[in-house]
Amino acid sequence: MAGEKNQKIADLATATKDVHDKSWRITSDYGVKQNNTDHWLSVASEDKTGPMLLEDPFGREKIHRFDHERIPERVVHARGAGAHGKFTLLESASDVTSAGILTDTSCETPIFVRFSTVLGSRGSADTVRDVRGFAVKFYTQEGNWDIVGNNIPVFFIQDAMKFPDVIHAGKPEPHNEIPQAQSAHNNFWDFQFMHPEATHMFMWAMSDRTIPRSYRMMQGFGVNTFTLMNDKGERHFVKFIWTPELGVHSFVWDEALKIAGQDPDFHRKDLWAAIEAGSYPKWRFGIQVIPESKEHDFDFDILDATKVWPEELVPIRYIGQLELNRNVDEYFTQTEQVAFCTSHIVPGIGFSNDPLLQGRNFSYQDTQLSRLGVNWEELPINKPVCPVMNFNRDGAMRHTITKGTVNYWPNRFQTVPPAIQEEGGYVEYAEKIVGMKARMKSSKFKEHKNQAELFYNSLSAPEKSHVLNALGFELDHCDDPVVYGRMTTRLAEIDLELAQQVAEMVGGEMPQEQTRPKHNKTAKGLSQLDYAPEEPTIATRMIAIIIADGYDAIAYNGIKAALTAAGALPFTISPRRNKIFAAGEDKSTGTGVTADHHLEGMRSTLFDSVFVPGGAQSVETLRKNGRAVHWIREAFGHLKAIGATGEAVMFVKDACNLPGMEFSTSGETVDSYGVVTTAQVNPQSFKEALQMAKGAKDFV
Ligand code: HDD
Repeated sequence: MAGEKNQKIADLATATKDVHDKSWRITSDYGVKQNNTDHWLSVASEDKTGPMLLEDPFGREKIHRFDHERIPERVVHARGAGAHGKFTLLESASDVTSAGILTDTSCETPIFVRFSTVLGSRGSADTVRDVRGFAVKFYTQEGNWDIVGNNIPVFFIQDAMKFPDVIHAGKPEPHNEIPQAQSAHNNFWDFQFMHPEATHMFMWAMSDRTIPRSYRMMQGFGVNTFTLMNDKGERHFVKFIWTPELGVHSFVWDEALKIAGQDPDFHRKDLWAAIEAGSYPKWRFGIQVIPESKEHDFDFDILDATKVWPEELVPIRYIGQLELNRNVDEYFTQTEQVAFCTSHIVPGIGFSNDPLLQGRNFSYQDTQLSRLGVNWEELPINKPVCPVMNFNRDGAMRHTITKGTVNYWPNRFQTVPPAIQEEGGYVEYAEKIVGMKARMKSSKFKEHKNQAELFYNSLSAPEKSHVLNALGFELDHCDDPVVYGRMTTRLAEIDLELAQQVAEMVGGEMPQEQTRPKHNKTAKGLSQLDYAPEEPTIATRMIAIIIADGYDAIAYNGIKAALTAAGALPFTISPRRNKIFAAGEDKSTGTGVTADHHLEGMRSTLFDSVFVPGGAQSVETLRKNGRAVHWIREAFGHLKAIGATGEAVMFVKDACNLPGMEFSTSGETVDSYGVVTTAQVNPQSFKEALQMAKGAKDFV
């Protein structure tokens, strides 16, 4: 791939074969061209089918290879979607680190990102309520650096030794393997109660963060505390943050539930389609930095992964940008075989004594050994773009052929010595550690509720009500009264009103008092509303324009053009996926429009917004179509912006059927519910409503 700027893509090209190259002929794995791959060699004649011969090397090879196609799915984060892209540093952080990738603003670093859900199997649905993984591999000139993060800044547990417990409790229950990809079951909530340290995280898990509208519209967090070292030998603690340019947006729960059935690949497709369309998703890269001397200045331990560093105390410094701009050529060899390790760091970046991170550093390398084998870092997607040389040898599936007579260091030839620091050798920060050997942590690790309350206090009213409904849903799915009954007592430590509402909904103890004094503080950056883009945008939003024969072509073409100009993706939906003709258009000579989908093929849930142009005959047809009415009603119920012109105004009004809603068939009305109706098409108001409705989610 001559001229390819992305060094990793160029590197991958050397391992890539194109199936569409017409010169290929089918061969066996050992290179012999095959003449017939449809019929197993057998003893047969025209009038008699005889036994198949074990002798057939091609038949056996084909079946053997098929039998072994699968590798173990990831024990967590099994379902995911990945893409290539680049990282650009916009501002040098040389005051705090010597890492080339965080100091050299002239270089663009190739990256691969894999998003995932945590609990479900590889084939589970995308839109389930779950934490999302956000793992980034930077192919830097100094080696691979992985930030293996989530879309929530905190974690359920403080110590890695508890990881098997939290995952066992969340995964399907052991006796019947139910439920798939759900936290709504007894064991998950039993674990949450038994571990007060999980309180902060489960509040996040019950918020809109766990039902993102798109991978492209969620934040990413390294979660753990890492360290940065600069040229002066100074060390800082650091947290890594990704913030999407499109803002942070979520589904409403009913949408997420329905899409899990209607389109289980919704997020995977959404990412794929945006990249194919050239609407490259972008994130700002931020760091929060605390000098080593200030480690103990906070009322929480900064090494505790169940805590955020509130922005008021530790501001985020945005220094870079991540862009995803290329889909994979093959899912298995890239998205499935990519393997991340928190232990992959480069000079200038280090670990902290965060007890969750330290355990993770052991776990990831270990899991790759069983998932991919000892030579997993030779796989094309995992291979660094910088030179790799050492005396690690052999093992299953070794690819590199290393010439020479020695395979150890030091050797009599003085060959392949370690690199000194000036040559880029990684030198650990010399940290003085004094302590007792004991299974314990600092006393600040024992406080678990303050930030759970801080998070809840910081949410907007609609977000709070979503937390209530999520808890109501989840605990309703627990059938053990012990499990759902006592959760309300935990919630009473956070917010009495919430606890009482949950108790009312799901049963269990009705708390009478706030059992932990509230601090009533709030912090910025915890509510999703804090991330509305400075310039509101509807780029990449999917808008369904519903028409039938006799539609108003001016309104249809007008809104379509306006939406396209704003970077949105209009789709035409009609009763049939065949040509639809406008009012006055002659069917024998007119061109008509070909609908992208028919009303039964899709659902309103799969679009961000719905628009119905006028046209007496079209609207009359839609009125009589129960599915069309359902589209409007459902979109309204999911708080989506709905637009209508001309005759469609009354159709929308009747479909939504809400008292007090203002409608206009003459002048323009933008109803407070986000419904825009007008006699003449005015795309601007509709665009504004669209931005509001899904961006702010003001209504419950
Ligand atoms: Fe983990 C995968 C994120 C704690 C052990 N983890 C995995 C992935 C992500 C995270 C995004 C998928 C990577 C990919 O796409 O291939 N994990 C986290 C975060 C954590 C966390 C943000 C808390 C801060 N994880 C954690 C602990 C342990 C693990 C405490 C074990 C002690 N995680 C694993 C694993 C996985 C994994 C078993 C499964 C597949 C893999 O590593 O490559 O080793």
